[in-house]
Amino acid sequence: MPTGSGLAIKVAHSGFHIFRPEERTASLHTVLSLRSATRAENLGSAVHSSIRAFFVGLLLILAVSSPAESADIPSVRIDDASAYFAEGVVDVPILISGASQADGLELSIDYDEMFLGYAFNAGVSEHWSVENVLRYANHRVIITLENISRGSALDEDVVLHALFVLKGGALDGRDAPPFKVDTRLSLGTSSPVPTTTGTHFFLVDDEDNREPLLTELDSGTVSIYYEDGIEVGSGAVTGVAQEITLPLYLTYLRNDRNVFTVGIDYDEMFLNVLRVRGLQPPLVDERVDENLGPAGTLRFELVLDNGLSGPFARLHVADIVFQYTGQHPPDNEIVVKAELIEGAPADGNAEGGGAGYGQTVPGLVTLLPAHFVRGNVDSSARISVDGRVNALPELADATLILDSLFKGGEPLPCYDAADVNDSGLVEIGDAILLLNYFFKGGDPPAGPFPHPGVDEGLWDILGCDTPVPHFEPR
Ligand SMILES: [Ca+2]
Ligand SMILES: [Ca+2]
Ligand SMILES: [Ca+2]
Repeated sequence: MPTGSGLAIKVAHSGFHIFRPEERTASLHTVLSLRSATRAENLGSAVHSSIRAFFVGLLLILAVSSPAESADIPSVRIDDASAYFAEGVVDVPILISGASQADGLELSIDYDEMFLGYAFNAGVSEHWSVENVLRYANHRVIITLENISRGSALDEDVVLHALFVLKGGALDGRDAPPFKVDTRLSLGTSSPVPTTTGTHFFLVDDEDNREPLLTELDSGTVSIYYEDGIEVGSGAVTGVAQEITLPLYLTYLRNDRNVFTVGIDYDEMFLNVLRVRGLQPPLVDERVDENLGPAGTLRFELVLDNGLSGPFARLHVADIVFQYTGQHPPDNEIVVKAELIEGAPADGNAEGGGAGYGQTVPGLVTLLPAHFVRGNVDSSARISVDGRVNALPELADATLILDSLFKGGEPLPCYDAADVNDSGLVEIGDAILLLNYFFKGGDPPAGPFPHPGVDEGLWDILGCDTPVPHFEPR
């Protein structure tokens, strides 16, 4: 595979220097190459090598500088929360980011009065204080906060805990309770109340007028549980082999158990279990012993920490790490089922043993269209220590574009990624853009960049045979 140093070495073995002969830095390589090049190879190779020599010169001349940082739009997010029906109050954290310059925040939260009633708030931030709370018609609360330490830059800060009373009797009269009810908490609805325009950060001028700031909103959900059960998290994955992790959530509404046996069922054509990683706490140990059953099944025991025996709702107890084979499933969907089983995993084989109990919500892994990072021509990816996938382009990607243009090399793994300027064609300008970005602080590649995404905008014929490994939990 070509690398940055490979690029320089190849140039040293090149033939003529017919491109930009006045270019001084490249001429050093030309001298070297004239010494070593005892036979003139075909002209195409010479042109290719010379153009490479030009780019090596470019690399050496260009000063390294970092691209400018983009300004973020301040945002408000309601965290999802879970509760079981008998619990009195559910705590809903509200988070903000990128808002250090705002004078205040007006939060307008709409809720379903059949399931929830607004109780009170608990401020936790040392940077923001609650100025005013207005309840509106039992389904909306409007909370105004003041920024008391402007300029403090925080990535994401819990600014407030909103506490809602659960109306447990809401399901009275139904034949059988559902496993759970998801009830929405909505931010930013335009409001008929004259004093408010919804959820937004604002600046205050000399005459005490509020000037709203553009604010990104991310509403949340309260899930209320009415039965025991186990849920597997879902996600979406690009169609190449990679590790994916699905969370496991446990709900138990009695208080007489702290050991749970879990059975997992998956399709071994698409997934292999690598390990089950316990979360500690709430488990006593991160280590989970897996008992493999017939192909595509396994069982394990989860032991909760002392004192934790229920009731609890949607407790994140473990993560199941799978190796996805990269095979494309029919209907673009892989199902992972979990089940709660009476007794220990060793009591029987994975088919028999104890009876199942509680509800199950399977995890669904859907297949994403080809995601790529513009400029990362071979869709290479490295896993960093914190487990994140880094799929940014590297110098080797510029080399791949040049090789493909001037050397007629192998077909490129992802042509959309090689079309760095998204012109619909792979041309020399794409390599130039990438090199300028690396070494001169030039414009970054067109989107999707730096995060993986799909080719948007005008249709082109390029396509991407090898997407980047990418998994989105959902
Ligand atoms: Ca790459
Ligand atoms: Ca292009
Ligand atoms: Ca395109």
